Amino acid sequence: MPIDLEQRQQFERLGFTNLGPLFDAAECARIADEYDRLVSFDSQVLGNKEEGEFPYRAMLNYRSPALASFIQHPALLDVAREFLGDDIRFWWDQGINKAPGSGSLIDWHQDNGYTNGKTAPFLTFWLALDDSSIENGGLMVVPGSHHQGLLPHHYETVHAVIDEGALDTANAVPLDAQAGDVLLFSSYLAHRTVGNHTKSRQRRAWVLQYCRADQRNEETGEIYDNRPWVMKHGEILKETFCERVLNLRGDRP
Ligand SMILES: O=C(O)CCC(=O)C(=O)O
Repeated sequence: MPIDLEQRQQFERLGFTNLGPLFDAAECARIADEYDRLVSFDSQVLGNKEEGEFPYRAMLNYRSPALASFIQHPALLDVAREFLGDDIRFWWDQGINKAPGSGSLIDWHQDNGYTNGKTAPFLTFWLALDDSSIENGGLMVVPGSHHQGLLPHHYETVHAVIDEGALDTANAVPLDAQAGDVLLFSSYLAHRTVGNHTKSRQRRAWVLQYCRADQRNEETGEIYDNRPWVMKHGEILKETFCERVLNLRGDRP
């Protein structure tokens, strides 16, 4: 079983579960090497200068053959199949390193809040490359918030943020992870990450997302056919392909 009953029930009830370490130590080291090459202060940063910026980069799998091979890793796809069925596309990935002293937060949002138009929930895998807690920029989540459907969002700089008053955060909890853990979320789960107020503990995460191959933009009716197929009829594809080329600069999900 790629995911046990308790994890599955927790995911359905709360909107998240910790899948534990899906990759072995050598795989995590390979991911971290490529991640550190691509996600750095020299490539791209988010956050603001006053509170402290942090490295960020989208679509690492397009920039690194080594990382591209991981998006088809059976450990991820076997879990994805449980939720999405036999035909799966890769949606999006991003590397976010809440570096020591980068106090900028990423405020409350659902991952669907970034989507142009409206689409069904998809799956987010959040791989912790370091131990993560609220001291070093970790996650806070509102358990069960995925049951509320898509909440209204607006943009603050590049970040989609849930509108004031639309989310009750009274029951928010920290969602800690150990290096190597993979957290699985519904893309409707409301979450935020806080600033990293430590002096030396970076908090790197690689976030990978998958959707059903027939996922549609409910407003335009379009299929997301610029997202690569990774599994077809239950088989992991030898090579990914998409019907339309993804324009990394123009095509947000
Ligand atoms: O890892 C982070 O700091 C932010 C992750 C997040 O909010 C997201 O991927 O939507």
